[in-house]
Amino acid sequence: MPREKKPIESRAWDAASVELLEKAGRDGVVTAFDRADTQQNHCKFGTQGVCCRICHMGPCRITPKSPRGVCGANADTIVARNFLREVASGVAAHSDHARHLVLLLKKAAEGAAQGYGIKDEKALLRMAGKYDIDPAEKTSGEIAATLAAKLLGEFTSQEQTLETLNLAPVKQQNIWKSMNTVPHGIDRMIVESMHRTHIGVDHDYSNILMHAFRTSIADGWGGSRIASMVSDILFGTPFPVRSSANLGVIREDHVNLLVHGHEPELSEMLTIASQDPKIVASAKEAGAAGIGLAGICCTANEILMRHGIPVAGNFLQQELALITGAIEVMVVDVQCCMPSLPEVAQAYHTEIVATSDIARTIGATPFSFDTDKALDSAKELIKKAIDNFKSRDPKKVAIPKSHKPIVAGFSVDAVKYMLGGTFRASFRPLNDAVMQGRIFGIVGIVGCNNPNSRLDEYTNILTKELVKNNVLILKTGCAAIASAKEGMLTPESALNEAGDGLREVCETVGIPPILHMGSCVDNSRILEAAAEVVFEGGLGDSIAGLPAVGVAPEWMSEKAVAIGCYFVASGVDVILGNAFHVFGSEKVTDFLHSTTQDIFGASFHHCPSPEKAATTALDIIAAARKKLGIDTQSERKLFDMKDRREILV
Ligand code: BF8
Repeated sequence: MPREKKPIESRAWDAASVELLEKAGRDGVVTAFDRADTQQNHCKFGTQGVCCRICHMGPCRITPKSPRGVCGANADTIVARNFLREVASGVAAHSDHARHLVLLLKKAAEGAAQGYGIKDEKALLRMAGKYDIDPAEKTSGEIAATLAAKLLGEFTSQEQTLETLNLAPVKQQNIWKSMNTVPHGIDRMIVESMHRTHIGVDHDYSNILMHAFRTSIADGWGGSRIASMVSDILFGTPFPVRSSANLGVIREDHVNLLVHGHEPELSEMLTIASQDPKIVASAKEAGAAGIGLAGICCTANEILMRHGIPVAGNFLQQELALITGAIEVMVVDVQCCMPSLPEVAQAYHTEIVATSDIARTIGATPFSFDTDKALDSAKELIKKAIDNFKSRDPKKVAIPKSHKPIVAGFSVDAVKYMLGGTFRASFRPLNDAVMQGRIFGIVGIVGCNNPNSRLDEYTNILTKELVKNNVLILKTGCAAIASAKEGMLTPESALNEAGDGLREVCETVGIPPILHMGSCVDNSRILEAAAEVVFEGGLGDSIAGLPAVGVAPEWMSEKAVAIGCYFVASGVDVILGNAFHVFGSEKVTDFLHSTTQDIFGASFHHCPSPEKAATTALDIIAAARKKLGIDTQSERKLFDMKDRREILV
């Protein structure tokens, strides 16, 4: 029987996506939304996590009639092993990204990377300080070289534990020590995950899961943190910047080049190259008004945060962007780039260029990106796009109008600066606003899109509900792009959307009620912010216990599993819109959704609807406020001179 097609409006929240899905139908192009239909009735063994493909005596599938695999592994072992492998893969993705950046820092320090250098000396010194590198009488190249060597040690160390863990509050560090979850080198943690899950090794589900948390800590406080910090050194620490988001940023009269993926090395160079007067002139010679550079997914977030380059869309819009018929070249690197892209591109004139040697796709043009001559490579790619402009078929072009203005670029440094200025940059006003109840709590909303639910719907409903309830929102990844498309990333949106208390704070400081903190590796910035809140004082001595929650509404990737785990291991409760594939084991389910409260002071919560997620988050925050003794809103008082003299500064 033919499957019933869902109405197009039920697939995506934003009008631009709906418009292009309709065009996809007219153009005969198949997208992830269609493929999701053909993949419905997901395998129950897979969704329950009880399918074991680890050895070749199987695959084994656990049922009440066959409760053990051939080797004797039961559902608890199998589910836990599958879970750990997901975490290890997510950690590997973030951390390999970080490794590439550290290797680039090393090259830049040696002066061997064309076009790269130390863009943010302050960020370099900040990080050097954390690694006890004495900057006296050293050039910035020498400092960077020493730092790069130390950072490479974070990946390879066999016996030393990660030095970046010192960036966490002492209470978290002590919990990790007492629970034996302090990670050694990042690579070692990932290798050990694969070893433990090999047939016949670790069979105790709780031991396996504890290693999942340990490995995830090596991501949040290790790999991802290193990626964000090194990006800041090489490309600059983000500060608020205006831009716009959604497919309407694609300009019909421009040569259009989209960057998609995660690693910022090439997209930084493309940003520079796209402004080269000679290149702009050759685009004009080809009949275009200029070069239109925009991004998809987290590469988009990287160049948005630092340069204000517009965002064309999030994960499920990557194919839709091509369906505009107006993209000359899409440059892809690693992670979240669909293998279907060349097939979609075939319906138009778009060339998909795969620039990473570890990520090739059939039908894409391979292009080895070499950091030794990065600027030349970037120019070559833009030239490709200019050359391809003449092949565009105007009859196939239809670009939705819709795009919204945004303000992004909220690194922790930027937030501190906005709260206190250059001389008194601090989280004090934020902590005070939380203690007074003007800000009820802080929620990090992160993660992906998933065609199993309507694109952006959960994220947008939840975000609006929380903002209305005076919750300050920190965002990254595709969830941030969802709010961007909804027009909620401007300070002005506080006027329309935020509760009175939050609105007052946003208006005073000049920030939006939703702070875009960057790409997925920048979830480490949310941890950094949580640590800063603790260090500032007044809200307890631990991240666990802060009136703060994490939510991954529409997550789908293994990276999201790793992120969820490091949030929980750091003491932040995490609400999931989609459930983990663990319900085939009651013990594993309980461990993740309850037992970790006793270990880390936080756990996972599965909330299938945004309404349920909002009430759960507000309840968790209310309970934390009560425990901290800040559940009754303190009276606002006008200070007289005597009061002012008593304030200690
Ligand atoms: O790393 S949020 S869909 S793009 S995995 Fe991928 Fe998910 Fe988007 Fe960025 Ni993160």
